[in-house]
Amino acid sequence: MQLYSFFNSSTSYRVRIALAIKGLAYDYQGVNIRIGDQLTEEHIARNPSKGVPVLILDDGQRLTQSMAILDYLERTYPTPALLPDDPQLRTRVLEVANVIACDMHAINNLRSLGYLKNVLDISDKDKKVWYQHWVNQGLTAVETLLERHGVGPFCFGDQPTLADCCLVPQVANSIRFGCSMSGFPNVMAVYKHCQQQAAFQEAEPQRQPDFIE
Ligand SMILES: N[C@@H](CCC(=O)N[C@@H](CS)C(=O)NCC(=O)O)C(=O)O
Repeated sequence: MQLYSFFNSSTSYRVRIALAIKGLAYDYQGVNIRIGDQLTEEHIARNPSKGVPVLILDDGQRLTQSMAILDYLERTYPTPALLPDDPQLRTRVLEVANVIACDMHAINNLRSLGYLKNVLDISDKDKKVWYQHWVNQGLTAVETLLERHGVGPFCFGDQPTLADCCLVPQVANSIRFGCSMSGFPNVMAVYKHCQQQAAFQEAEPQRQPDFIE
């Protein structure tokens, strides 16, 4: 398999964590989304949504959309499982994953922030206010879900799930953008626990071949 990824893309990071947890080998292909490599014809042929990640299977099939890729990995390589069998617990895991993947990521993505700045002429200061507002809203929901249903030390017990795969990259990016994490003790406890695990470490931005300071 080949993974088209950018080192600090949170959607790529989700997939890297799942690949590492499942022990799957892949060739890493860096796509520098800071300089527009995702907008080349070659990359759009891989992913019409003009972004990363893209997982290329050994038969050449191109899989896009991180949550769809995670679903493929879960179906194809079910052990270790990242989604519990129990329907209620499975929904709890997906609730947290979806707050991050649906409610938070899209509005704070590079292209959304770029549109605010370059088309709507929003200042860097206001762009940061926007970013931090949506992080605060989203992580407040995640914190509440963990408070109500979380078990620890991962989001939902002693094994990582898709919730952890989504939480860690989101927290890493939020810290990078200077968001205060003080109101999210459950989120931060899970984050710190995950950071100590080998699979999560393997997927960290600074360990990727395309990492740049
Ligand atoms: N919903 C998509 C989002 C993919 C996405 O937007 N990825 C970001 C990086 S985290 C990207 O490539 N952004 C490029 C851009 O905004 O131009 C997914 O989950 O895969």
